[in-house]
Amino acid sequence: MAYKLYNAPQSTCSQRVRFVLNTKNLPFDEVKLNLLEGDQLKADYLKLNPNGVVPTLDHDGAIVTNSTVITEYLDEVEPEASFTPEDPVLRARLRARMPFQDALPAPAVRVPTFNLAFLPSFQKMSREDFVAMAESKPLRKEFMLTMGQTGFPKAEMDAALARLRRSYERMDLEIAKSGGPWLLGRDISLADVAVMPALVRMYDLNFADWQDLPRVVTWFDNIRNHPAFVPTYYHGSLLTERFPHLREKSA
Ligand SMILES: N[C@@H](CCC(=O)N[C@@H](CS)C(=O)NCC(=O)O)C(=O)O
Repeated sequence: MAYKLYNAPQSTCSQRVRFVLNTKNLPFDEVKLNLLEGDQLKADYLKLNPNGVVPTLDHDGAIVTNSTVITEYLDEVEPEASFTPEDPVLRARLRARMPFQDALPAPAVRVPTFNLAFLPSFQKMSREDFVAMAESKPLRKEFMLTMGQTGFPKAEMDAALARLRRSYERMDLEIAKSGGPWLLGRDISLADVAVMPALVRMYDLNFADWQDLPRVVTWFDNIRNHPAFVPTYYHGSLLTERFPHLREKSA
């Protein structure tokens, strides 16, 4: 059984998958794509993932895309160290929680990420090159064109931060309801894995706006102390490690 993961070190969606593979101690070949150089838009990769995004998992020739789907797939084919509760009620809660992550925190985190980390690279491009790059993105064309080479306006940034804040508040309520320490209770689940990269990203960008929510503070400490965390966040996975200009800001 061989796993090959096409991903990017700093990609939040990729980090979900690496965390699950590492928890299950599954060896995998890691193909690192350079997203700023457009590796995800090359013809060979688009054959695997027509959305032109990472991650993509190749499991002995079976191609699985979308980070949520990949983590669910891995939990089905490798049930050891399961991230899916046995109890049908908890399973239902998990299934309800997963679309929430992809609707609220996951897209919201892209706004500060692009404005703070990636914008300087886009600003170095000519207008023509930037538009051509944006137009070549099957999934993110409009997002890129809205950001443009001046970045998202303050109102958009504030709205993204507000959506993230609502996500932390929701986590706090869910931990209170489940009894914690994880979102669904005693055991870590795919719901925790799905939201993890958003909080790690915001912490790295020095926007950890959950310090008044002690249950979320404890949750964050717990996930950072999980044995899969360090191998998942190897050097270069945090934006401050990759983009020196961010280190100056967050110091
Ligand atoms: N819903 C997809 C989203 C994948 C996605 O947006 N990946 C980002 C990195 S986290 C990407 O590849 N971006 C490249 C681009 O925008 O060109 C998933 O969870 O797999």
